Amino acid sequence: MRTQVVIIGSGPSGLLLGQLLTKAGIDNIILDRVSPDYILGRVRAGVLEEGMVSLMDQAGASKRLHQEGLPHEGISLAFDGQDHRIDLTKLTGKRVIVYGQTEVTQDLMDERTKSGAQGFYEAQNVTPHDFDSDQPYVTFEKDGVTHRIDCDYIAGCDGYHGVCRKSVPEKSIQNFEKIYPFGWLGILIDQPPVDHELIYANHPRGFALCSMRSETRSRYYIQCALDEKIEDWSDERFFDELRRRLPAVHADNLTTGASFEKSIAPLRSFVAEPMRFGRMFLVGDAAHIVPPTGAKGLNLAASDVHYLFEGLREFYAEKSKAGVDAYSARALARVWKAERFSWSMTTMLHRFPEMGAFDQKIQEADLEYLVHSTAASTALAENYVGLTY
Ligand code: FAS
Ligand code: PHB
Repeated sequence: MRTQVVIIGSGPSGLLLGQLLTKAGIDNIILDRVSPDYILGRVRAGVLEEGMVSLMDQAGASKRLHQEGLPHEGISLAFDGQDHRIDLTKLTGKRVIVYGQTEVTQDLMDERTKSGAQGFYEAQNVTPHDFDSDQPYVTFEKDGVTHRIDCDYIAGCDGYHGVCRKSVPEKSIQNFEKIYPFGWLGILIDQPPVDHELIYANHPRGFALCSMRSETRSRYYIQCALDEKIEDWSDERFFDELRRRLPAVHADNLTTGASFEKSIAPLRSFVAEPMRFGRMFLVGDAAHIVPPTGAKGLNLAASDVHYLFEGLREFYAEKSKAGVDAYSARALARVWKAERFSWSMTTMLHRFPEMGAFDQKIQEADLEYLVHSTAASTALAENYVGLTY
């Protein structure tokens, strides 16, 4: 087989890139090692920046997003028994859209199916080859048959645990990583959310987040120790702990229900540099991970896709390599700003093991200053709604 771009990974990065390339007439094949249902079963992000929404428009995959997505013009920061609204739209003129990553992925999969573009799911031993030459290719096994796809470029959209970053010689890549000493225990219930906007809560017992997927489906998280086991957390225990971490006005209004998804996610900050190796690019979680506190993971994947797509479009339309040559530096400039923001939100809102009473008071003073300072609130707001591409 031969194509122009092989995309390894059929998550949001791979599907969005594939759809943009297909609409631009650039031939591409997507490979994933699991099934579409497995990908759709992973509950992840919930907040989209306007840049991501625009890319979904450009990809022709935003009809349901505009119908069902919830525009949000503010978030609340809760601490010391009170919550304080940050008016994102008043401070930045922008807003975010609450729409689950599962729905984004489904919409992109539907459009790819309609386009007839080629892809292989449950492809085993996907391996990028000769990406440091002008004749890269990818091999994989499917139903016991080994296939080879010759291509011009390889897009490594295969997430943190993927094969592409690991295929780069150690001497050619530099990894930056910070592991946080806690995780997030998340739950999904089909009950109305406790408030119409997201609530990020700092509490001496630990961080909590009240989010949603729709007006009838709530997503809640509480900070937990890394050695916690899901089986030790009944729904009742989860909601009791969540109530303890919220201001009374919300704890008293919480509508609980039976969970249909419950999971623990570890938190890390990670960046691999550079994001380009000859004819192979790293995109999205394959290149970087942020703690979800700033709602940046999925949105960073989107800006990577934007930079890479523009570079590939320029290469095929104008035979110029300027865009692909600039990809890594352009993407990393935005990645590191989002890494900083996600780290700062995580540091400001979570309970760290070494913290004492003084440290808790400093966090609360930090938050008290932020919510009463237009300058500080604007800085948070412009990072939360998303910095320009
Ligand atoms: P993905 O990991 O989504 O997709 C990679 C794809 O590559 C997968 O389908 C995988 O099967 C495939 N793949 C991997 N190795 C392969 C191989 N060897 N061969 C073939 N295919 C291979 N972000 C937020 O903004 N907000 C959140 O609240 C949030 N919560 C998260 C919770 C969890 C538990 C996790 C893990 C992430 C969370 N994220 C969140 C970040 C997440 O949404 C990512 O940013 C997003 O999935 C990035 O998309 P991709 O880069 O496509 O990577
Ligand atoms: C979510 O709804 O899953 C979500 C929202 C905002 C975050 C993290 C997760 O910062």
